[in-house]
Amino acid sequence: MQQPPIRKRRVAVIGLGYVGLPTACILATNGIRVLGVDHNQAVIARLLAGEPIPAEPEVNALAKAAVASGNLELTSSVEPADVYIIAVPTPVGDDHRADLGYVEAALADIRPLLQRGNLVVLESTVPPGTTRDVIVPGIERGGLRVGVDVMVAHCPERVRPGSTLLELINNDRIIGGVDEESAAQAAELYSVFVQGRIHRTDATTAEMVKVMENTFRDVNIALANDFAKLAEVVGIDVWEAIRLANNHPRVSVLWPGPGVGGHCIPVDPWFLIQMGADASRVIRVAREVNDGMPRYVVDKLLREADIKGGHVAVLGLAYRAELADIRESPSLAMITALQDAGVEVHVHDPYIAPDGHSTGNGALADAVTGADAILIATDHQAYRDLDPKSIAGLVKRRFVLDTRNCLVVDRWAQAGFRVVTLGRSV
Ligand code: SAJ
Repeated sequence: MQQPPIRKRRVAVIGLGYVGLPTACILATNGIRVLGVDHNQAVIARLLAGEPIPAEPEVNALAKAAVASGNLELTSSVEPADVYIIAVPTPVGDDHRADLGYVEAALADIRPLLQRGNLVVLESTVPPGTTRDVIVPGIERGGLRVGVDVMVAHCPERVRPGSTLLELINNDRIIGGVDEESAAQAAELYSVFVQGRIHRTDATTAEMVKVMENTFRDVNIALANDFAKLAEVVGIDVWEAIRLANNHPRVSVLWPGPGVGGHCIPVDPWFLIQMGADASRVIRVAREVNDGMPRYVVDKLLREADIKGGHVAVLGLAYRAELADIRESPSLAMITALQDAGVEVHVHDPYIAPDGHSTGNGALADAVTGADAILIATDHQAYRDLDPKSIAGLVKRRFVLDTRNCLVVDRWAQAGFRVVTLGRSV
């Protein structure tokens, strides 16, 4: 079906979260007429007023520019458009299955508005087969035929929190159409702002690629975590061993740590596990290994520091360095495990305001004062740079467990600390 060029079409982006908002804004600042839709009225009101919302500074600046351009309309309920991009969350439920409730709600909202010639793009990460088994029948229930009347594609986002805009523009993009025409139209849409390569495939392959990427990271990190535990048994330094192994031209082991956080990597593998227990055995075990790391670290701390009760300072609440993001952070699980063991926990994170989380209680000096042990949970630069002499007089006992291998051991030893590092035998 012949369509007007993408620049003449109105694009509705449903869900103005960490992917939907930058996508809506970057289309608008590139001259596309965009309707940004989010059920959260407070988000809409702040964006319209040019006020920042909890997003990366570059995204807030782009949102301001998009509103000022006059190309971005913002609303809390979807209106007719030519293209609909669904960018809503797909969390995993307590049963470890994907919760497609937000996707289904978005589909229900657009179904009565759909017209012949429209394009529907699913950006949310989903279990492979969702476009085929949920989106297509969901649209056809409204009477239009997919591939004949309406085009459908899955175009998964691949951005890394902290560098969203940069990656939105520069990363390669997978475009999975339910047919060639759908893929072609979606590719035209994304070529408005994507400077990386655009790879066309079918929708189910695109869904699989996205979850494979994050599952690859999860499994590789689980392997590194097993290596760390084995290194402690064998009596070597896993960090040196991994560095040496990675000299091999075909080996690239990731790094161990206190667990895997963020809203993607600990979540997406479940989308594969739910598809068949026997087909996803390695993936499932990797999830268990990574989910077991906070407990492993806490047990190690209690054992090595010989703590029963007492006070532990947890440095780092964010799941990754230089990020104010605590979603699925292993720090949260470690804090709970410490508290369950009767330990009083004081938390510090340079990126998270004291009132941003109930356990974030103030300045670093406050957190470490009187501590029986320090637990380095996140490798923020502030902790790499921390002068151990400046806190040596504040702690009760000079013990530090480094889960990220980010401290210079000699420096801390000179300040009188006993340094224990995950994956390094002591
Ligand atoms: N981690 C390790 N060891 C490593 C690497 C990471 O323990 O060697 C841990 C981190 O500490 C963190 C977690 O894994 O807790 C996840 O961190 P990450 O940097 O691998 O990934 P995210 O969740 O911050 O962002 C990812 C992106 N992946 C990468 O940049 C490698 C992005 O490409 C995905 O598209 C995005 O999630 C998403 O939306 O799925």
